[in-house]
Amino acid sequence: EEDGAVPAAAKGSWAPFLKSIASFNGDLASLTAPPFILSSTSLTEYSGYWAEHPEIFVAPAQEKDPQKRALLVLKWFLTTLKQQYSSRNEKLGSEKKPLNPFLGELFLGKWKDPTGKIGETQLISEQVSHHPPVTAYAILNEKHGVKLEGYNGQKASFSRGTISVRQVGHAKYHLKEFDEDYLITLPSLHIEGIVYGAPYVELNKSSTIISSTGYVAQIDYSGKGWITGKKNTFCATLKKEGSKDILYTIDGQWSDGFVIKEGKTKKELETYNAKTTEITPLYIAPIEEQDPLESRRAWAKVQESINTGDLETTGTEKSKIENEQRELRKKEKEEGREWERRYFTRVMDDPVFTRLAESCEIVAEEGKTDGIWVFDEKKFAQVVEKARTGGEAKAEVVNTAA
Ligand code: CLR
Repeated sequence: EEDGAVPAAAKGSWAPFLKSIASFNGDLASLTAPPFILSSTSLTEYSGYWAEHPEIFVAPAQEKDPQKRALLVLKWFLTTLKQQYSSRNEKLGSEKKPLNPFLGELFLGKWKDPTGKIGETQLISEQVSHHPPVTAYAILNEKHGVKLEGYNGQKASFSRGTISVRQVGHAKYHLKEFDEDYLITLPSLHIEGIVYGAPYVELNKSSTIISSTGYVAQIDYSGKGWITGKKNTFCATLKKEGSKDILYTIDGQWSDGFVIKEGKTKKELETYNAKTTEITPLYIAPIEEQDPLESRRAWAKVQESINTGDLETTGTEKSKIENEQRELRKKEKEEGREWERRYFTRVMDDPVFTRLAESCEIVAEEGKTDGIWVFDEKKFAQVVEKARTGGEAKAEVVNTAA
């Protein structure tokens, strides 16, 4: 049955691909996958997976008890996993290779709220590095004072028949009213089903959420295994830092559902069904209103040709973008300046990150991609102001050589 996953027309291209990944050098962007495994979605769009349930995203802001708040943050994180790691399978039939974003690419949108209870949630995603690829994002809900910011890159390797991916980066969830921060580390993953031509993501090891109020959540991931176990399984615990007492446990499958229990009594508090909880679609401006750097505008021709299976146009349109980018980098180099990121700034030290990471013995280096990318409120305010006064918020290039 699984063998049928490779479309008949593509069978000829899969064997050479399998051979080529055996000598994979770790650079996912350079991996040439057969056309049927290419998706027309850019990696900058993946940042949106963090908030496709805006009501769950803002829920912690309405909770007065810090312990329950920490639980709600953990719950929200777990509800994002299905979108992050298995939504392509559901929509496209398997995991696919996304478009590799160009430096400065933007993906902007909002989750509207007709009820007025949640308020508007805004997504800003920007490709802050091309070599190696790094995407940074901020998700803001003003009404509830919730801000998520983070960035991530991938380090990949090929072994034992699968591609293993370590995520480099982290996310920070901030609650304005309580002046509270949560540091979220990102899980490692590997791709299963490659030999059958039906790749899908499985998470491994564990990830952590540490709060400035001293709560620590650990999530352990496991997959199907050979004989027993179900795919996409996890178990999570929430504890107070330095204490052995388990306050809550959450067990289940992130792509299916899970149960929240009280630690001591094991009393069931809540069940969550990932399959029936609907997502809120992201609103994206029509292409003609978008900035030229916005993903769907910049990639429009490539995306259209991928969707119609027109390989030749895909190739020429991709090359156009790549050549343009090469020219830009060359010019910048000659003029001794660097591409100015529109919303993010690279810092060498982020005090919130350092404090929380140290308290939980997270190796800071693992979270860094040659510095830390932070959401730059000043830059953001400038963009908002320019939009308000009708001025074009053009991506400027500043002289960093001076
Ligand atoms: C990007 C950041 C998101 C979570 C996420 C989910 C799936 C990951 C993706 C990240 C990075 C790119 C990725 C993808 C799964 C497959 C894909 C690793 C981490 C690679 C490039 C595709 C390889 C080709 C196979 C399909 C053969 O928050």
